[in-house]
Amino acid sequence: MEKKIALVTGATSGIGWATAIALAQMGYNIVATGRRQNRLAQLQKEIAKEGVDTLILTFDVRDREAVKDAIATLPDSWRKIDILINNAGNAHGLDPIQTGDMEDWDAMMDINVKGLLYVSKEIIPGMVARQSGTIVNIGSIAGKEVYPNGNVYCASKHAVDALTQGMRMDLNPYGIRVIGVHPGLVKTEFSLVRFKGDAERSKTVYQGYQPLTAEDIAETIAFAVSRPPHVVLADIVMLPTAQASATIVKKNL
Ligand code: NDP
Ligand code: 8X3
Repeated sequence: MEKKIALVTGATSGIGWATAIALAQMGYNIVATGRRQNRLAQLQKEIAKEGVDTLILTFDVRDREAVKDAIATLPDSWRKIDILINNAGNAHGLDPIQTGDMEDWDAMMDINVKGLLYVSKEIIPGMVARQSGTIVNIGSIAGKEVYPNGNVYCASKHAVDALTQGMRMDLNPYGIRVIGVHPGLVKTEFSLVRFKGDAERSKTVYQGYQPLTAEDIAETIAFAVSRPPHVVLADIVMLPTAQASATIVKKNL
C-alpha cells in the first residue's frame, strides 16, 4: 500500500524537526520544508533511518510565489498530502508596543499568520477534492493569553487560533480535521531567534524549571493525528507542569 504523506513547515529545528521524525516513525513519508537547506538534508538522513522517504522543499513562507512554486514542483506521487503541519514561525523581539521594531512586527505577522495561510492555500484544495486530510496549526499559549511585551507575537498567535477555528468550520463539510496545538514554554531555538542570537538571554528563559521539549509536542501531535477518523482533538493547550499561565512559572532559582 502507498505510504501516507505529511508536510511539515519549519522542519529545520525544534517542534517541526521532532514532529517530522515522529510522523516518519509512524510510517509517513515526509515533505520537509524550511529555509535552511543543510538542516533539511540532515533531517532527511535521520528520517531515512525510519525506512520512509523525505522530499525537501526549501522556501521562505513569507514569499507567496516561492511557496506556490515550491509546492507546484511536488511530483505526482507526492501530491496527496494527508497531514499538513503548519509549524513554521517565531517570535521576533520582546518589546513594549511603544518601542517595538516594525521589522519584527512585519516578520511575525508575515511568517506566523500570512505564511501559514500561503501554505494552507496550496494544500487545502487537494484535501477538499479528496474529502480527507488533517491540518495541525501550531499556535501558542500566546494565542490564548496576552503577556507584557508580547503584543504582536500574541496577536499573531491569536490570529492562528482564529484561523484554526475558521478552517474547522469551513472545512467541516469535507471531513477534514483541523487541530490547534498551543504549547507553553518549549526549549528550542525559539528564544535564540526572539533575542536575535543572544544565547545567554535565551538560556535564562528555560532556567529553574523543566520546560517542555520539542519531542513532548511531537508525541502529542502524533497522538492527535492518529485518532480514529471520527475523532478530532480540536484544541490542545500543553504546558510544562511548572507553568500555570503565560506569565506564571514556578522557578527554583
Ligand atoms: P525554532 O526556532 O526551533 O523553529 C522555528 C522553525 O520555523 C524553523 O524550522 C524555521 O526554519 C521555521 N521558520 C521560521 N521563519 C521561517 C520562514 N520565514 N520561512 C520558513 N520557515 C521559517 O522554534 P520552535 O520549534 O519552538 O517553533 C515552532 C513553532 O512553535 C512556531 O510557530 C512557534 O511560534 C511555536 N511555539 C513555540 C513555543 C516555544 O516555547 N518554543 C511555544 C509555543 C508555540 P528556517 O529558519 O530554517 O526557515
Ligand atoms: C511561545 C511561548 O510564552 O514565549 O509561543 O509566548 S511564549
